[in-house]
Amino acid sequence: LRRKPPHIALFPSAGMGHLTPFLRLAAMLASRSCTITLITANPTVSAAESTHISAFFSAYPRINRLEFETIPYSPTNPTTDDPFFLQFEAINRSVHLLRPLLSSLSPPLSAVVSDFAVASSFGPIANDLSIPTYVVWPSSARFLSLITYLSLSISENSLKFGDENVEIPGLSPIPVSCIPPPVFNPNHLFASILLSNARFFPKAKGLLLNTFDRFESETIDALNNGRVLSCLPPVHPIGPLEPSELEKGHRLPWLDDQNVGSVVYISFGSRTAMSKDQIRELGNGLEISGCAFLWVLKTSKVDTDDNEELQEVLEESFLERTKNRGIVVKEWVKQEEILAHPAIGGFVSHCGWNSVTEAARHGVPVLAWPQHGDQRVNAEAVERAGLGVWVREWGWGGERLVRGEEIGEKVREMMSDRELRNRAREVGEEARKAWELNGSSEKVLMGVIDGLKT
Ligand code: BUP
Repeated sequence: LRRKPPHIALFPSAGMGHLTPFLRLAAMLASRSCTITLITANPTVSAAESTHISAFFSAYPRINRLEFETIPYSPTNPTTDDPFFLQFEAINRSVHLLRPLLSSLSPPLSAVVSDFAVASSFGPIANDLSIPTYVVWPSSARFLSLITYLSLSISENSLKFGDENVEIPGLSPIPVSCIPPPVFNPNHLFASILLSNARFFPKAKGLLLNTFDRFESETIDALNNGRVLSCLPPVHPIGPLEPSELEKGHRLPWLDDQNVGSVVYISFGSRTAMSKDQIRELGNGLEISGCAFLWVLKTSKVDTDDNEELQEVLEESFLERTKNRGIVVKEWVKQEEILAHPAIGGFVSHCGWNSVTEAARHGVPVLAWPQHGDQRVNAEAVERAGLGVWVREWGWGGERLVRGEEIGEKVREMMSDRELRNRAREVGEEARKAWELNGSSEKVLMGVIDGLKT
């Protein structure tokens, strides 16, 4: 007897770092015969989100769209001015509007997949309607362990923040200095988003992670055998998620003219803007490194505020001196395609988790420079997997001005480290195997889909 493929509604929250894994997962599930509804909240914070959403529905006409308007949220005494965090909260305060829409979808939903940042508001609505909820955790398994442990177990274990390490059963110790500083302030919106959403996890049917067995095996095992916390649902490693059609077909002819493995790629993700001074030091560093470079430069957190010309940020003389050796772009690039290019030999990255998994997929060595949030814990995961190195002395983004000489030296070291390059290549090989027939991630994803067939 053939069972019917499931109908799954996916609900991303705000920011490209959250939207990207959802678009990929939606495309991957649709190509495995699932009926997919993608829920999109209006308005979006960044222009990148709205253009990607529109392009996605044009590229995948069989994926249904369920759009809803969020109720504007502007607190009188905000603990953060980060528009992405405020948007998480706006969505959280608006999701009740989705209840009637969810129950009227046809065919009836087999499951919903919620972004973690809205899990504690959206998950209970789906569960009330007897629809199982999966949660996408858009970060490392290691950061998941840390946050669930802090959120669900801290009072029992009474961790003191003066301690040097967080000791989580089954995991190597996590230095307290890796915890994002806002987490220490219980009133901070970031802390409450992280910790309160994690409290929903025990009621989820499963957690979907953009990681793979061989990349974070120790942590995934500790999570799945109940050592981290016995109340967590199964953790499903289904990464590295494959790029959707939107991410393909971009060419930078300049890259084609460069030698194999000779170019360092620099990007700090979609929502990190360094100070002007740090940007100039980074430019000096790239020049000092002597390496060819492709640098995606952002000067504001939200792309619509980014209206400075390159010449206003970097000196004309820098651009002139490096014009034959490097490219600086301010536009959105197709990062997956760049990392896949044979000319790329290293990646200076903030260690946003999507970027990490993309580097892993293509076996590109990483020089980690975590800026905020989950990125230090992710940088640890990168090092532990053998994909890269992290210069701890550089601190959180903005903590100190890192001089060009230091940057240049570390970039040169990474680009000439053959051992690192070989280890990173092996990680890429493991990532490829995860998606072969019977590969670890393919099996896990098919298991989730099979479990939802009726
Ligand atoms: Br910028 C930029 N092109 O020009 P992360 C980013 N990306 O494809 P973040 C591009 O956006 P969070 C660009 O490949 C990755 O998939 C990149 O996500 C893509 O970092 C995504 O790496 C960025 O997780 O998000 O943006 O800081 O804070 O949520 O980790």
